[in-house]
Amino acid sequence: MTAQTTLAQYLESYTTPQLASTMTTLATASVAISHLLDKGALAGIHGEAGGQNVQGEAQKKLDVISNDLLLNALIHNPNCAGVASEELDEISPANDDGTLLVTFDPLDGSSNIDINMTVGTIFSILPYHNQGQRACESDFLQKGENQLGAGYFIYGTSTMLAVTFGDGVAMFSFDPMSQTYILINDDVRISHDTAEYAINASNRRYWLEPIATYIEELTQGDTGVRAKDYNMRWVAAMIADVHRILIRGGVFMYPFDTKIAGKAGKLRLMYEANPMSFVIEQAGGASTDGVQRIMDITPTHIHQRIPVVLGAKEEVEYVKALYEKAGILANGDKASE
Ligand code: AFP
Repeated sequence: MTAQTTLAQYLESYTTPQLASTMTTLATASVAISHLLDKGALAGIHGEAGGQNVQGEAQKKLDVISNDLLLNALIHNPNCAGVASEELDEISPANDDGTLLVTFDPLDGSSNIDINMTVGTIFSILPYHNQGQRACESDFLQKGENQLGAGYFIYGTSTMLAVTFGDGVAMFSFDPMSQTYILINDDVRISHDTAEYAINASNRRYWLEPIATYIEELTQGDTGVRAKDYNMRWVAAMIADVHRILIRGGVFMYPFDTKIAGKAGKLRLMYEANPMSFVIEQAGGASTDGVQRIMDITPTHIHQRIPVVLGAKEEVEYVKALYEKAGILANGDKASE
């Protein structure tokens, strides 16, 4: 592929017509979202929308608009049998003869909108096995391992797309002149040499021992067991932290913590953790809940939350070894012998 390969050309060469068509629908919606973000306050998209999403979080206006844009586009795509959005309680059945299911977080990091910081759209594409029948929630409850495609559109200083169809990760940059995504890297690889980590350190007192130990070791820098200085970065949008890891390495964590009793983690398995895990693994990294590979976990609910540790493989494995040493699972339960 040359530097001027468009997304359409890439999709034609590397995916099935069904996946290509679904990706094109997602990309078209992302361009509309990107244009709205460019207008910012002038488009009247700043401030609260008034409602709450199913997780009990305040919805921003653009969350609602982005959700509607993606949903309406996808349910009109004949390949799409059903759609699940982080913003909606229920799944939306689409075309009974479709072969694909799509899940998305329409605007990850939405609290960043009002401060003009990076946000993005995360998506995952799963197979649909019940053609001729109306899709229902149980059709979506598949392991991340089953994903046919996943990725994200990031709306930062420029708009970009990172996507995998299970054979490496390709990255595209949106060209405002031609209004198309242009391939900039067809084999994104995560650096093994990590000097950056991302975690919301204000949760420190709620962490389990393995994470507290790990972060303590990193902050000791060249005076501690890691014998090297580390930098900490936190954008408060997983999409931006994962994008940085793809570009220059590192590890991202939103581990289980004891802040809110009964909450299994902050991030959502089907809208954030699975698609990002697919991208990270396909770029040579690893992704776990601290102990278990995320893409091996069978979801019990479309809005299930999960702890996440992802990025450079060596670091993710190091964290896992700390849990094993402590004899606990990612949620603090005792590990069985
Ligand atoms: P929003 O989309 O509600 O802003 O949440 C973003 C997010 O789920 C994830 O993208 C971030 O990594 C994480 O929340 C940030 O969480 P903290 O606010 O606890 O730092």
